[in-house]
Amino acid sequence: MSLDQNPKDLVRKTPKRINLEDYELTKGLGEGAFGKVYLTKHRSSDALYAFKQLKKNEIIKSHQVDHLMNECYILYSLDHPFIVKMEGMAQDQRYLFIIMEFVAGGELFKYLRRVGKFNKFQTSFYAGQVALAWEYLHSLNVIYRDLKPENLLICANGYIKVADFGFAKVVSARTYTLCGTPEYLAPEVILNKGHGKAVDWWTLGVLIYEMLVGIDPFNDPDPMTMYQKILKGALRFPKSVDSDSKSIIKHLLESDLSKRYGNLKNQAQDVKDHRFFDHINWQSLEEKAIQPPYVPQLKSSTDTTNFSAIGKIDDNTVPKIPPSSDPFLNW
Ligand code: ISQ
Repeated sequence: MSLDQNPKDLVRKTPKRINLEDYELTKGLGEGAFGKVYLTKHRSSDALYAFKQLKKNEIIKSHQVDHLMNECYILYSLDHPFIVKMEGMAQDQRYLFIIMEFVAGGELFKYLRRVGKFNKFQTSFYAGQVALAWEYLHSLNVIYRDLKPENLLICANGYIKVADFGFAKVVSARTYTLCGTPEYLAPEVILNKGHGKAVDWWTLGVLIYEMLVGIDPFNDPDPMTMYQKILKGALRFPKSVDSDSKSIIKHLLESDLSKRYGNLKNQAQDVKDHRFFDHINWQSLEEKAIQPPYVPQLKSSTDTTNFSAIGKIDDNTVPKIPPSSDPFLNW
């Protein structure tokens, strides 16, 4: 370890190189900014994985090579029950593949929209898992920066996993890039004041509100009005939200960083000790020993009906990159 490295900092591991021929891409699971996610079968063991397929030339054109490799190195180095596991990477001439465990129950977001809102226990069950994931990430000086219900996947056992580490960053002090989802942006991010781990606690406040109410707290069709609402901290609660829930949301959606829960001396402990989580036994939650409020119905291990199906396996329309200019060949 070099002298200037904090002993708790994330130890970055180089992602394992995986042989594409050992896998068979089967069904499409969804589509993101740079590519698609496929359900994939390991040919000899029949084990299932999610393959995120990214177009190399698009990543290069948009100057995201370092950003993407950062995401991969961070994700591969993490090991937590509520964070999606990355198995490795693969590539061919056109694509880069990130190989992850398959999480069969689909996006928490889709389920939330289907049922409208969650009760307090269900909300604390999911929010508690995110709080434990934040506690783990922050202990390694990693911030996630892009919490939204779409990035939380429901496992076959009803527990959730944080996926998509596209915006994650290892921080030493404060970091200044504008990123994240507008509805979930913290005031310090909008004001470009520099932001650190406190951002993740803000986004947890937005998530708790959205799970209990069914809509995000600063919702507005006009982004400028939404930003103003975030900056003013204009929080309004429907009558259905009880006082413990209001209290934790207000402590997380606190513009003053010196008062925001999660960002104080006791860090995650203040959040975990709040009355809102009275019914959560943290050790049982981490050990997945609590009966989940909802278990997705799956017809088989390859049931992908919880994901929006996408078309067939990608064709040859993406031009090849001449090997001399392929930045991924060194990896
Ligand atoms: C794991 N399982 C299903 C879908 C996924 C999408 C993105 C990242 C990981 C995933």
